[in-house]
Amino acid sequence: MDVRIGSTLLRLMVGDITKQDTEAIVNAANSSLMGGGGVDGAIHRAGGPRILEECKKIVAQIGSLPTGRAVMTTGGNLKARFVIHTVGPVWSGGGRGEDELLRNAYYNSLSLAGDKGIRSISFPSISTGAYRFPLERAAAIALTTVRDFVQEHDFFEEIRFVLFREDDYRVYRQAWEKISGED
Ligand code: AR6
Repeated sequence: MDVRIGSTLLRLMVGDITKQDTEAIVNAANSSLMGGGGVDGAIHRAGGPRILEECKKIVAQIGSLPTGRAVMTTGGNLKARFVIHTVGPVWSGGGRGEDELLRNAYYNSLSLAGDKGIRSISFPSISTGAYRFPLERAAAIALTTVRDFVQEHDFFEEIRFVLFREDDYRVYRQAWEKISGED
């Protein structure tokens, strides 16, 4: 599904984020930045060892990455030139600031990409796998954050949500319809 928000194309699709040709892709990492399972594992496998080398340098400089923050490395062997690593919150019932932390993960990824002059970026569904954030709630936060960001900054040509499963895509699509219907 493609929609236009000002000069930015917002695309929701089913696919594998490691195959995307946007300038940057976003990794749903953990604070250690040392790789893991899920989309994190897939990105490190497809991108090769240079990504981990750069992650190690970042950790040596700033320590572990706090939840909601974002840093950038090369894309290594990926089509994307850059990987933006962010850390979404672990869901623990909703009373520990999870919504705001998830919003921060999207917002800070977009903001960092913008600072680096990146014009196209792909996101996975951050926190909705191993971190168990409820999907519908996460989709609404992800899409509202992106929509609000794009309404304030017009430098992105394209922002993609690359959903790994058809069911996740359907939930994101419905969330978008609900959000855009409220305008
Ligand atoms: N392309 C797009 N989406 C994918 C791909 C892929 N290749 N592979 C999985 N997904 P998760 P989290 C989807 O668990 O919940 C890691 O071990 C997946 O179906 O990857 O933020 C990290 O190191 C799900 O919808 O990330 C952390 O420790 C979404 O990506 C922890 O998991 C996110 O699931 C982070 O957990």
